[in-house]
Amino acid sequence: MKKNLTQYLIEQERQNQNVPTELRLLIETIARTCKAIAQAVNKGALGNVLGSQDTENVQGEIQKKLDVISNQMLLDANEWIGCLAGMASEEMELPHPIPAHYPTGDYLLLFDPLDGSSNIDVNVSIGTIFSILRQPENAKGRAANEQDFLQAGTQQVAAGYAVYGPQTMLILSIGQGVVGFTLDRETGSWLLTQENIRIPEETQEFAINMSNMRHWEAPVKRYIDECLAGKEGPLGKNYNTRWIASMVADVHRILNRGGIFMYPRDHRESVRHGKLRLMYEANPMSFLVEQAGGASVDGSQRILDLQPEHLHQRTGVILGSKKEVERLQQYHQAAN
Ligand code: AHM
Ligand code: MG
Repeated sequence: MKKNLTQYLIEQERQNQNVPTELRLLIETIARTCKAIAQAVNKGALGNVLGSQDTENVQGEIQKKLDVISNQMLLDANEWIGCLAGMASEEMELPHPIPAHYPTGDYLLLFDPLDGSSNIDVNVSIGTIFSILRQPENAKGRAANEQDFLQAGTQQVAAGYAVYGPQTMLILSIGQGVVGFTLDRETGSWLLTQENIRIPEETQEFAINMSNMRHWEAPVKRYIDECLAGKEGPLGKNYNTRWIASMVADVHRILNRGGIFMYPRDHRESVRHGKLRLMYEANPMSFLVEQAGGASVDGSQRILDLQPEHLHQRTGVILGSKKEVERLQQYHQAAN
């Protein structure tokens, strides 16, 4: 019989003492909320959840109805459980304090409640990304402020995502490799279906939004030119390309069959520091990718080592199969 999420977490605590009860409750609550988000996503037009709101988020992006609904679901489900000192999200300018009438705990939760928003209305895979940190020692016992969240990705105690695709899956790392659970809709359980996800070191598949080519920096242009040159070029193999425009779905493919995903910073003013957000997109995904044997850099530097300066900071992202990422990292270092 397949293990469910709770069994997996309890066994991890028994073996490695790395999932104290508070952390287990937090992960279970996130997973339960992802189930509810999956329900809302599935209903689509029948649940009146498609389309946009009339509101913008802090990044100046028009919010989709499902962005707002899933953000609220995660806040409501997690604020009362007593495990958190605060939460932060792509959809909120400032951290969400735990209401005074609820107990608090030692963890910080960050999330992108619904990643891949441009795909919601066209029925393409989307997901929820989350990152869990500890409240810094010197801040314990008080409500978390923005500064408390600004920890390097190496400090994450757990990270993961749910992907709402043909199957609804939860991919999780608590720092002991990466595991995958599939939602059994008949029993409502997350069942362990992938025990030790590993990314192949080499690949012949790349993911990048090619329409931005004219804006790229030289190292990215060089690498993609080499990929496109195929077997006759310097890389000596033919490459295939995929771009879903949902980071969750692109990373999910890479975790399963390898590849390199790039959303590099480029020459456009709005993408000068990258498009994706460090704290709740790049960091959790980099944690998963490294835990699966891959690599993740912003160009020349390891993403998990970056010291965040703002909650909504952006970064270039190049992640996936180790040898390919390292090659592109070297091109960046050589250009510096
Ligand atoms: P979102 O968090 O507003 O959905 O934006 C992030 C998404 C990523 O999932 C995806 O990789 C990227 O934006 C796609 O961007 P583009 O439409 O420029 O290709
Ligand atoms: Mg996103």
